[in-house]
Amino acid sequence: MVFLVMSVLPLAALAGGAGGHGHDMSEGHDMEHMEHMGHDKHDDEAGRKGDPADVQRTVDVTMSDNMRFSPSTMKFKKGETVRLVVHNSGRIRHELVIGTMAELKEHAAMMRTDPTMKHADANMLALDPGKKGELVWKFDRAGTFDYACLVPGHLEAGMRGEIVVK
Ligand SMILES: [Cu+2]
Repeated sequence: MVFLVMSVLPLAALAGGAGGHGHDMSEGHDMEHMEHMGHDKHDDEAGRKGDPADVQRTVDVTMSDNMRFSPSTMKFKKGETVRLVVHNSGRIRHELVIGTMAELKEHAAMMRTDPTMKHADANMLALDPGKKGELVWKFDRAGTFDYACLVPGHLEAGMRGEIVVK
């Protein structure tokens, strides 16, 4: 009985999927999808500003003049609130900005256009040489995200890392 149910369900799903390729139906689906994506653009896809009272994990991150973050990969659980204690061990200014690579590249392009632009947001931390700072972030969506230094030229030189949220 169980086997029967298990084997029938995927077939039903397949049949539904094939039906969905009809012209009208797939168009409707695409429209819905695009509206959804458009709406999401206004949120931070990688999560949101975290409440320091909810911090479940603290991670030390070092930024150095060799254009690298240490660590360069982080793994979190979906819903986890994390405190990143960031230290700029270099002699020049660095930043840690969390986002999707598309968001980060867009932001980096803006920074190149106007290098004097002062930017500050919950998803980023800019530190002068030798300084330490903290960023509290809630990873409320599963996915693979990125962090990068958006001081002009740094991301391009490889100053980036990857965050996996499961
Ligand atoms: Cu940098």
